[in-house]
Amino acid sequence: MQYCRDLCAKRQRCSFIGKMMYRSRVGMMRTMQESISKNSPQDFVALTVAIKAWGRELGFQDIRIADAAADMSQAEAGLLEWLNQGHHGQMDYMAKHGSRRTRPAELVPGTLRVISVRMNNTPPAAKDSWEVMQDGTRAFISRYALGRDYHKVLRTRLQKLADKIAVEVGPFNYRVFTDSAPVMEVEWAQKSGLGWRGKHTLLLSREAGSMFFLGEVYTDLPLPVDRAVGDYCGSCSKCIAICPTQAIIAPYRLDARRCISYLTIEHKGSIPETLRPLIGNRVYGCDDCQLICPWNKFAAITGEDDFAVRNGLDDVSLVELFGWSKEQFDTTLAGSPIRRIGHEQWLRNLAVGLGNAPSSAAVTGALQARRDDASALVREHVQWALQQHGRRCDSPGNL
Ligand code: B12
Ligand code: SF4
Repeated sequence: MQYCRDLCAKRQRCSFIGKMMYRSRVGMMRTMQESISKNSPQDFVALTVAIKAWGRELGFQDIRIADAAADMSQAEAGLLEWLNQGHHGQMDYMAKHGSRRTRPAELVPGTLRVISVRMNNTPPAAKDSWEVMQDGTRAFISRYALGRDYHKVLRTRLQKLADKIAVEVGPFNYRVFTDSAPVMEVEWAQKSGLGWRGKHTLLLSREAGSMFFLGEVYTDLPLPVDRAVGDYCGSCSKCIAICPTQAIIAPYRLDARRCISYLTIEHKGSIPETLRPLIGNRVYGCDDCQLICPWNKFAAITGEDDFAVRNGLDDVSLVELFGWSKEQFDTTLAGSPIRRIGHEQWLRNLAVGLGNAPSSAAVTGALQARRDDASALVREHVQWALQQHGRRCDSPGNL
């Protein structure tokens, strides 16, 4: 309470000049007396219009606002159930932070609103995903990861948005997030009306499908809130049916331990053998449940140069990537999200891909060359991969 009073007093003092600039920019005609009466609902309506316009200028395709005190009891129950079932696997960070994940004011005291944004991530001129996945000699890398790491891109833009707001209203209490904080991003985006939750658990928008990143600004500004939109999935369940590992165990319920995105990015150590053949050539992330979704015919190509394909990663052979030294991995993938998994996990994933590739001298040669790799994890996956080729050569169909 004291905090809120201090904040209000501070705003009254600091933001008058900024407020005047803001008024002239949004073209509002007010008397001096009116402009001193701060924090009126009209002020916040105009500020919201301005925030949305700045957000678009900064490269976000949509910006919406939710009430931070909205009912999150269902989300809390869903999260707890998910954790109790162990569906988070090794992602211990999902179990930390308790109710701070669902209650913004417990994470950032004084938070009244959640501003959610989305930014398209489909890179221009990338090789068709299905074509890459159908060619077992190529490596499929999730389309969002072909360019620069999005965390930095989104956080920088969100900070710029917050800076713009501060110029107009004076210092205000806020924090920006994307992905890595205890924030239920899809849930907030859904509440704000950015879209609805698909059965694959991701946010879908009628204008953009699901191929975008989400980010948020938690703020103490009492901005007017937007309305949630309806659910447009209907009876479609293509995302559930196509999942190669059947990780979507029921609509809106994902067992991350089976999800290829989890297995190739978040999971440390050995990949369960039963799942390896189902992973195919997906070596970093997975897009199947999104690619099959009819709403993704509306997915727009990103305008961000940062997300453009780097180093030909959209269409590259497994053998070539498997030949990279640690130095090559570190240098070539500087700035890429892939670098975060490290060379050892990268080789582990590629070994699985090579185990699933059509048998050839190039494939078995590449695997043989890493048979004595310094990493026990890599050696174990190479061994498995070589066995797959041994098995395939022995099978009657190959005689
Ligand atoms: C952990 C995580 C993962 C995990 C788990 C995913 C998951 N669905 O939980 C893994 C590693 C598998 C993953 C994969 C991917 N992720 Co991810 N991930 C996250 C993260 C960090 C947290 C998500 C979360 O809170 N999960 C916890 C579970 C409980 O939440 P939930 O599945 O949404 O469950 C809700 C309901 O489904 C329901 N529920 C769940 N279980 C149950 C059980 C019962 C009984 C009931 C009643 C209800 C219920 O209640 C829950 C709460 O509302 C968010 C960023 C963030 N901070 O929010 C990004 C995020 C969701 N991921 C994102 C992306 C892009 C992906 C991938 C597409 C990446 C890729 N191409 O490989 C895949 C997609 C896989 C998929 N189908 O979800 C984007 C999604 C953007 C969008 N359009 O929605 C986010 C928002 C990151 C970002 N900032 O852009 N991710
Ligand atoms: S990302 Fe792939 S493995 Fe994970 S739920 Fe979607 S289709 Fe299944």
